[in-house]
This record gives sequence, structure tokens and C-alpha cells, in this order.
Amino acid sequence: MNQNLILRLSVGVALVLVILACSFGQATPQAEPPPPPTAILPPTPEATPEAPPAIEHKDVPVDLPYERTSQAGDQDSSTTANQKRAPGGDRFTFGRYERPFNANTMDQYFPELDIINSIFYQDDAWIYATITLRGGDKEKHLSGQYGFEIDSDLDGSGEWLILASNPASTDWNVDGVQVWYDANGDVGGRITVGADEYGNGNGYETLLFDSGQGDDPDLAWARVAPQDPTTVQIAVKTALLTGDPTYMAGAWAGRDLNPALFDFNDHMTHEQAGAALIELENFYPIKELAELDSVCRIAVGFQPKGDEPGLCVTNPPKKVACPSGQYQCYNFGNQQICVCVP
Ligand SMILES: [Ca+2]
Ligand SMILES: [Ca+2]
Ligand SMILES: [Ca+2]
Ligand SMILES: [Ca+2]
Repeated sequence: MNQNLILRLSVGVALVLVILACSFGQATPQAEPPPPPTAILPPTPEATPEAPPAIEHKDVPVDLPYERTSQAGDQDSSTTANQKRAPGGDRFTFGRYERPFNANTMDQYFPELDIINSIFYQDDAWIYATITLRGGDKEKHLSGQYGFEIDSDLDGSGEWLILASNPASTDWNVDGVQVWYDANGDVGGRITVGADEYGNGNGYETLLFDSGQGDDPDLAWARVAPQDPTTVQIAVKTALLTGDPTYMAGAWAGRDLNPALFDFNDHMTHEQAGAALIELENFYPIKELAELDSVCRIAVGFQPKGDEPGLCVTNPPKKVACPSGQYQCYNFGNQQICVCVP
């Protein structure tokens, strides 16, 4: 009996203590005001580096000017892709490439890397390049890198390289857009445009603009042309040229347009690079230099004399003796060199 009574009393006391403890436990937080909401959810340490301050853009391109400045077409490799070769326009020696194929076998053709046309436009604020590809990739995307070089002193070697990677939006944006500069002037090596063994410099080594990062967050933009999913449009401020409105410009497309390897034909031998023309039997097929296309340069803001190195040859000589009757001419140094094509 006594033991039962003691046990019941103990349980009763314990219950009272638990109830009192709960009461005190509930009373404690009510005694202080709840912390403000900002303190309840402090930013996680991981969130900080992923959320840099938003870039404020002031200068955004709108529409391209109505009148184009200059235009240069380019070979359409889809016409010969089933023969695992380019139809023309691939001359490593003269710094021209038509290689929208995979290396070594050339049994994969990439329409998203095959430029068929390039047009440049200019207004007071912007230089615009429009680069039209043969098509999109299997998902209908422009999944390569696209860009253009600017040669402002017309000597055949570029000073700036503007690149846009994997453009996806039809709205102007800076994502994946870069502007590179050759500060030490070694792009082109000793023989501008042409291949030489001595130009193993550092190419475009200075990154002026990277997806909105840089002194001017609005320096360069890109978009997929709203009316044409196979054309990429790139805009860069004319202020880049520091007042000189004359230049030559040439378009590029590639899987990996490494700025440090400009000019490509100064950073490897012809044997290493290979060739996309089957008739160049000592070099065919393409090897280390693959998945790449370039266009000859066009004059913007001036009437070219015609012998500017790297310039598109618009008035080739009327008669060049070739078995097929077909030939292509290149501006190389101060002279024009024409080669037969089959
Ligand atoms: Ca092409
Ligand atoms: Ca130059
Ligand atoms: Ca060179
Ligand atoms: Ca350099």
C-alpha cells in the first residue's frame, strides 16, 4: 500500500514538474520579441559568390542599319560533305580555312560551323557582323563559337577579336561574348596572313570584355537573328577603334577559336594542320586544325586598293590557265596568288 502510494505520488509530482517545465518553456520565447525576418533566414555562405551584383546596361544595340557596309560570301561545304572534302577556300598557307568537319576522317560535317555569308554594318555607335551558317546543329542550335577579327591598320594582322559562344537568344545579350586585344602586336607573326615558322607568339592575349565584365559592361553583344535562326549577329562599339573608322574585318566560326593561337598557321605546321582539299594529297585530310571556318576580309570605311593582305579578291584576273578552268585567288603580301581548283 505504502509503496503504491509513494509511486502514485511520484508520478503525480513528475507530471506537475513536466507541466511546469512546459509552461516555463512556452513562456520563455514569449518574453522576448521575435527576431526580424531578415535574421531568421541569413544568406547561406554558398549563395554569395553565385549572386554577383547585377550588371547595369545602358547601351544596348537595337536594330541593324538598313544599308550594309560590306559583304563576303563563303564556300558551302554541304555540297561536297558526302565526299569528305571542302569544295574550295581552304589554304593553310594563305590563312584561309574551310573545315567544318571533324578531324582525320572528315566523315562528320557540321552545318553550324559552315559560314556561307558574312555582312558587316556600321552606325555611329556600333559595328555589326552578321554571320550566316549553313544550318543549325542536330538540335537546330548554333552551338559553336562565332566572331570576327578587326585589322585597323590594314596590314593583314588583326588587332581585335570579338567572339560569341553558343548564342541562343534572339534578344541582344552579353553572355558568352568576349573582346580580345593583341597588345604586343604578335598576331600574324613575321609573314602577315601567310604561314610562318617564327610567329609563335601569344596571339590575342588581353581580354578586354567577358560577358559584361570589363571597363565597359556594354562593349559587345550578340544574338541569334530574330528573322533567321541560322544567322548570328554580333555588335561591338565603334569606340573600340579609338576614332579611326577604316578597317578590314573577317568572320570566323569554330568549335574552339582559341585566341592564343591566332594566327593558326603560325602555331602549327601544314602537316599538323592537314588540309580539307582532297587534291592537296600531301596534307589531306584535316588533322589538328579542324571544325573551323573563316572568311576573307572585307574593307569597311574605305575604298581598298585591292592588294591589302587578307582582303577578299573581288577582281581576279580573267584568265588563269587551269585544267578545270576554275581557280581561286588570294591576297598574299602585296601580291595576288591564284591557284587552280579541280
Ligand atoms: Ca564555309
Ligand atoms: Ca593590323
Ligand atoms: Ca603569319
Ligand atoms: Ca599577342
